Amino acid sequence: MYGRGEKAMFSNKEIFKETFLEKLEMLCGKSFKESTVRDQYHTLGHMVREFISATWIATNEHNRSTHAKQVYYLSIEFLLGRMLGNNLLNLGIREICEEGLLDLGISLQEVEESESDAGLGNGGLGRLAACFLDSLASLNLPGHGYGIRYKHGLFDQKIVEGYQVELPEQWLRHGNVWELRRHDQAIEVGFWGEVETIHLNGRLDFRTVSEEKITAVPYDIPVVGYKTDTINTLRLWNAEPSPYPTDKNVMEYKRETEAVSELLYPDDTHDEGKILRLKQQYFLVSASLQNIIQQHRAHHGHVKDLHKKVAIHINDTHPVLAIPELMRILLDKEKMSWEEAWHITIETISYTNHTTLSEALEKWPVRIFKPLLPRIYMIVEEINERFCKQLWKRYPGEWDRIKQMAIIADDLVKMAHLAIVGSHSINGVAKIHTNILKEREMNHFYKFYPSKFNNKTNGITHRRWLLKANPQLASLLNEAIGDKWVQSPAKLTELLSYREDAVFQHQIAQVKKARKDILAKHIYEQTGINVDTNSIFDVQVKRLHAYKRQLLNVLHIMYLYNRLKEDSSFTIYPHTFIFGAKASPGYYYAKKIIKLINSLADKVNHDKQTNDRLKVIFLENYRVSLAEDIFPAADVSEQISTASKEASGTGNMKFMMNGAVTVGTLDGANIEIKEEVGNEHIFIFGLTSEEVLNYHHNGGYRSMDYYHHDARVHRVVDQLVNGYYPVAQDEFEPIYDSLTVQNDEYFVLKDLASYIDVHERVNNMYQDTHTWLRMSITNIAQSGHFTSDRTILQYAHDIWKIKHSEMIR
Ligand code: 26V
Repeated sequence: MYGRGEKAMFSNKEIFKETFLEKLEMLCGKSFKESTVRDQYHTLGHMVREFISATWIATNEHNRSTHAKQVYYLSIEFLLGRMLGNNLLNLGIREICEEGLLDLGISLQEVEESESDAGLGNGGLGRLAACFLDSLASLNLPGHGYGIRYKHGLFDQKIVEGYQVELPEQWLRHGNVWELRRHDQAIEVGFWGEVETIHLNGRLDFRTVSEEKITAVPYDIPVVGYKTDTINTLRLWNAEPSPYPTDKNVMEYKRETEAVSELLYPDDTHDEGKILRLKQQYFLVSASLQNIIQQHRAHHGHVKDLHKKVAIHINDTHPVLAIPELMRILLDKEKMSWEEAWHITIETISYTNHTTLSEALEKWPVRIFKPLLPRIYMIVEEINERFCKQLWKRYPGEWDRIKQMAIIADDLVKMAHLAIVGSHSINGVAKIHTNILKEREMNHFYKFYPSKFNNKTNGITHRRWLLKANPQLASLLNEAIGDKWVQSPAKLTELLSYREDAVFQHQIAQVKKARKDILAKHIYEQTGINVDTNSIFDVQVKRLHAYKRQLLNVLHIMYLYNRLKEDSSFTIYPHTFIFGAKASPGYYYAKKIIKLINSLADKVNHDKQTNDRLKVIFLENYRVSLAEDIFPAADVSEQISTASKEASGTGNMKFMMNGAVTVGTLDGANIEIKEEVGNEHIFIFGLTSEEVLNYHHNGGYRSMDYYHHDARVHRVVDQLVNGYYPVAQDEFEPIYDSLTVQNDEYFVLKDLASYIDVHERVNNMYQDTHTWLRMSITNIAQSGHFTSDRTILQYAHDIWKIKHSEMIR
């Protein structure tokens, strides 16, 4: 595969070492003796880049010469994590590196750990985009990412006296070996200005004058497929000043321009910086679309068949301006008619919805949108008018319905409506989520465009989340069923025949123990707390949000602790409850929950009376690289969102693939996990989504009933405010109020009793080692369905209509 001269460096250990030493001196300007781990990382990274460069070029040339249809995945977030280890694994050169470095007295693991996470995302949505890139390349599919090269990724989290403190993240501080700046392909993006109308040859043309231009400079990152010859590209745009005169003071212009790719938005909750966020969105979209069309034109000479050669996918509504931007280019630059441009646009664009929470649906005030993007606004208005006319024809006189469906209403531009009207495919990310979109949230649209709606249940790359994160488990699987599962994860089901095998069960238990030991070491280094690796590791890691109900988990632990303290006949198997979560900086309530978890941890971990049975750990700065140490060590996976609220979840899949058993509500992809493993291999509790949605629509829930009628509930709720915790009197009042006077929007008190019950079952079942290991093995065996390869093949086949490339090298 990699046979050429410069490829020789990873062909054997001796050549590897020689090249490594030579390059290190050249790149770092010091001798090997003086080099730091970071120098060594830098050197190895460079070698890998050199190693793949010819293949990268070949992939691009192949794509050009075959005219194969390409897909472009537009996303405001890509949560990549570390890249070295993954690239070594996918290229099949990890062992050579490990052995060669060991000879030189270097630990490859340490070298890998010196890499900063590329944390250009908030959570599930951004990590999904990263898994998709890995699957596209690994399946030899011509698919590329477009995003923003944020100077600062998601903030670093410190816990100080139990409170979250945010620090600016600095992933580029030591440079980035994986990126290639391509100034020759820079593109201008315009903001503000005025639209002029010109009558030319009987055609009404538009031109924007007095725009403020900024330059989008691409930085390309190679996306290496697993044991394939495909290296796709993730192109991240950097915002830089353009060399044109501007009315503004130069410094001010420079500052404002650079601000566009300065920061990943850590949340969408507060209003400040709204203009900047809209600028980021248009910046991403305009640079990417201009780039795609330029390339297409260069290869085909025209753009009238764009939709046959290009699919553009928008990851949530953040890049939805791709729709009017494509219209703008086709109308104003390519001089097409509206009808032709609209046909091409719809056929090119597809859209994924990732949440039904109304707070998270993007709506832009016209007063912000219109002046910033005047021509784009005109086009959106035209799209809206034409759409409303269609609605009027179909639903004459139904003003209410038309207003509800309009793209612009009440001086707001509704981005999800624009996405639905301007694309040919709208998908949800798990069956239940898609059904809720179709039957409830987007029901009017579903009735109008039934064939546009479809489901694509999320997935995760088993290469990073099993093969790389859990090599101990991967080799055990190889011993048992061979390694075919790596290429075809569905083959993991072959493990089912080992479920009752005592030897295999024992080996699975040993792997889990080894991984718990590794995590325990990390916990000790971070917190100084020794956890019992024979205890049940019960883990909830995800963004902190009220609907994800970390509070339910906390109240249950408080209940257990109360029982242990007061009832000497009450026993439990030792438990270690582990949390990891970042709260949006402006999300006051979520930050209170973090403080509560840490207050509980403080109390419990220092109580000698219960210490041997109960520990609570909050792991700070939850991120991709930390996650790779957490999932393999978990016994129990907490997926306890209020039913109907979690669109899919993907952490649930990572736990399952690593043999953790799910405690979950019937929400998101938990439902499909249950379908895969069967009722007896998952712990389901709580309200169903129908029950939750009925309460929403008909009322009838009174949280105080549960407070008054269940002494366990009463007790723990009171403990939030009665001086039980050594904090200010009103510290947890907002939490108390949310559960009581605010009637517990997320049904925490309602579900607490069934959550306590289900945990009693977990506690008993874990002690029946045979049954537990059978459950664990079943989860691993059935996890193949949740590989993102399956998801991507469904997108490729049903939505994008792209094919595997047959690379010949
Ligand atoms: C954003 C916000 C911001 C405003 C406050 C409320 C709120 C709630 C949720 C969100 C999430 C926005 C989109 C998102 O990240 N969705 C996640 O996408 C994952 C990949 O499809 C999916 O697994 C998660 O269930 C879904 O929450």
